[in-house]
Amino acid sequence: MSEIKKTACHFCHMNCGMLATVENGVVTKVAGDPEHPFNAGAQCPRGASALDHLTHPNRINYPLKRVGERGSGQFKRVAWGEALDDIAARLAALKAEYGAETIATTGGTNRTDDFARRRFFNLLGSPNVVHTAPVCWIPNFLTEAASYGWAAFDPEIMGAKCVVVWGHNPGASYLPEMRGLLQAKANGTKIIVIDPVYSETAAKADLWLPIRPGSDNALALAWLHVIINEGLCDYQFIDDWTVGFEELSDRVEEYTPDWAAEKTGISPELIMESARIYALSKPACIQWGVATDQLGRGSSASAQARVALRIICGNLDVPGGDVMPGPHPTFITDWELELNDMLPAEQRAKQLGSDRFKLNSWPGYQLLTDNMLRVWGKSIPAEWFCEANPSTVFRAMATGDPYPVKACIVLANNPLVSYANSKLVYKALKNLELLVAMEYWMTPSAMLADYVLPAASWLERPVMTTTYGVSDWLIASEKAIEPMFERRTDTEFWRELGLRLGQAEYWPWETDEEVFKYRLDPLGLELESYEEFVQCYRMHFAEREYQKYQTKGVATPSGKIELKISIFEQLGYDPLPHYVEPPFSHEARPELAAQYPLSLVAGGGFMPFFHSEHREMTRIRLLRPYPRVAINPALAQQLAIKEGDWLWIETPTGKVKQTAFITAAVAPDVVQAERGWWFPEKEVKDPELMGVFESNINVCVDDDPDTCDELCGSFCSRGIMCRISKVEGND
Ligand SMILES: Nc1nc2c(c(=O)[nH]1)N[C@H]1C(S)=C(S)[C@@H](COP(=O)(O)OP(=O)(O)OC[C@H]3O[C@@H](n4cnc5c(=O)[nH]c(N)nc54)[C@H](O)[C@@H]3O)O[C@H]1N2
Ligand SMILES: Nc1nc2c(c(=O)[nH]1)N[C@H]1C(S)=C(S)[C@@H](COP(=O)(O)OP(=O)(O)OC[C@H]3O[C@@H](n4cnc5c(=O)[nH]c(N)nc54)[C@H](O)[C@@H]3O)O[C@H]1N2
Ligand code: SF4
Ligand SMILES: [Mo]
Repeated sequence: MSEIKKTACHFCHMNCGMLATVENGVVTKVAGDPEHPFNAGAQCPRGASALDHLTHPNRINYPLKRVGERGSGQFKRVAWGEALDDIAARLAALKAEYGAETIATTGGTNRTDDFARRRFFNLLGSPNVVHTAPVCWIPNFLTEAASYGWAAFDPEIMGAKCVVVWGHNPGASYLPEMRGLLQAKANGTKIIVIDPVYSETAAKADLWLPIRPGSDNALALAWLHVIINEGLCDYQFIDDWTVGFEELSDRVEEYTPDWAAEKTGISPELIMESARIYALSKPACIQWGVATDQLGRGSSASAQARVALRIICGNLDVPGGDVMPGPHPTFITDWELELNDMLPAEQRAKQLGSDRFKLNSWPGYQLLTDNMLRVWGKSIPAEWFCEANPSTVFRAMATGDPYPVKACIVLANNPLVSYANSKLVYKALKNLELLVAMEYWMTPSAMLADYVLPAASWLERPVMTTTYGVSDWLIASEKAIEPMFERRTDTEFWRELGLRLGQAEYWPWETDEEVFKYRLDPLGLELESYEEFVQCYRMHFAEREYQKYQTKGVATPSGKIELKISIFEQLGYDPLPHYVEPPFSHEARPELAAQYPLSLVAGGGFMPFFHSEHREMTRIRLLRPYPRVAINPALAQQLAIKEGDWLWIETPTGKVKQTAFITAAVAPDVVQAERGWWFPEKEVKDPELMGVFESNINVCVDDDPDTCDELCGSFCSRGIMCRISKVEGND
């Protein structure tokens, strides 16, 4: 018997629609769904390798328990029940001895049903939920939320006269979005790309601003200066809806184009010209990427300046501008499922890093939530938006300071590769009494675990996506087949663990489909089943409303759009945009400048990989067998480097090697290294851990809390002083 299942690819956040052909319980074909609005039938190389991923011989298929030394790679197969019973008993014992806060969890890119993680942790009583959130989306999102009550993360490119693509490269990171950008360009929309690299997206721009890595804050401040001094603002909107314009005007007076030219390497003329294009194109939108979240100390400050640009030019929540969706009014959102009220105040107060990085943790989250509830009736989820700080948590694991963190559940994350300061993360994970990893593969991080549990992937589970729980739409897909072998879904894992730890009354749903149906019921579609929704509707979009500040009000303490952000003031931060020197620039560390003359971009998405994933899949790996570091031809010539030579990349924090990719896409004093590298084919034991310290650029990235974003704790991976040299002999 053959049937077609409506699934969605979950290998990146685009969730392209896929049609899976299932014959006698076996998936025989996966093709792009021509009717799906996101991908219109297309598949990228990752999506096209879905079957390889499903059936790959390296996949974890059964629960594994460590039998040798931690990291020895020796595991034995055990039954799910035995694994869960033992994990639950050990968590209960640790909680009794040290308090629930001794149990942490780390997550990555949020492509799983993370309300379940937060629900479990709230009921357990631990606030120590960690994600890569501070370097992915959060400084921008939360700064916007503090200024106007939600984030305007839905730029309406199609109606815009100008799109500013800021530290973002959809040409490699969001392919369907890139298609939209190209369509807009064909319709006459002006595209400005701000990127130190001549990226796939920069190549299509009308104007490319080759900014010095890490200096975005200076450019945004100078744009504000030009726009305000030249009177290019939307004064009616400013008068009617905002507070703080005068203070803002005074503040940006000092940030002249000449000043910014020194910092950014972009000429004053080009700074002025680009600011005018943005301000005079109405409507316009700013599409930011995570490069701007990865500036370290000044990440939120740079977001503050961009937020002000969008406001004073009147682009907020207007057609063709930066649309602020707000929560979906009817379906049950992630926030509603998290049970944040169950986490007692004294446990919230113990959230690691929340005394210092207050915007992305309980102090800021509470303020934002109070305001959002007033206006929207719902808040943003705690998951991703209210987090323990990674650098603080890894230090607590490694040293016991300020209190011991003894257990960690790593789910959908590869911490040894994804967080800065990989050697510290290694020390932290090695020091744990209990480490559990729920994974597709035996990653370097999973190798250090006591239990490695087999996760079901998107062909084996239903998925409902709501963009980190903050979009006003959802897309749903069904599983093509039952999970193969003994793989289980992540939600099932949290539920089963919860049942063993006295949480039974809070986990009434036995399957993922049941939870999803419960979430959809308020839509009033009279559904018989979740599958019916997928077959008949598949997605749901709230009706689009613009300028919601007029009808709903603004979810800020003043009820106005705040150019001077009062929530920042309440938390003890500067409420106005201001300049913060990037922590590892030559200006910040002049004593090291001569030794490390270059500037490193430690990341940037690239095809065909997704972060640290897919290295074991031959079809994908053949497209990029080794890590590459981009260097300018002049630098290559100066150091006698040939294409493909192995090079050391060295920062004051560490050194790794990647192969030379000689290209004029980077300036002579800039190098761009790939992120996410480890080698599944290498030695499966400690301390080699499949080469995780050889080419993984996060060995070279520092996470010293003093260098992290003051509000959100983001580490700095852009504009790090570095040097390169040829690897000699067998080094
Ligand atoms: N230097 C530097 N560091 C960075 C970045 C950078 O640009 N430069 N980027 C940052 C960003 S934006 C992010 S989001 C993070 C990414 O950090 P991670 O999310 O850790 O990155 P991945 O490599 O995708 O790791 C996810 C792991 O979870 C597994 N997995 C994937 N999906 C699922 C699932 O649904 N369930 C389960 N149980 N497991 C799953 C995969 O096999 C993989 O091993 O890295 C950050 N780190
Ligand atoms: N192929 C692929 N796609 C992905 C991912 C992946 O790993 N691989 N990861 C997914 C995830 S979790 C995320 S968060 C997104 C991230 O995707 P994006 O938001 O596009 O962010 P990045 O890919 O980190 O970098 C975007 C651009 O920023 C530039 N850049 C680097 N440093 C600076 C700087 O200092 N200033 C400015 N202005 N620009 C700079 C880089 O050269 C790059 O072209 O991609 C998602 N999509
Ligand atoms: S862009 Fe590629 S990896 Fe991302 S969802 Fe679409 S097919 Fe999957
Ligand atoms: Mo990300």
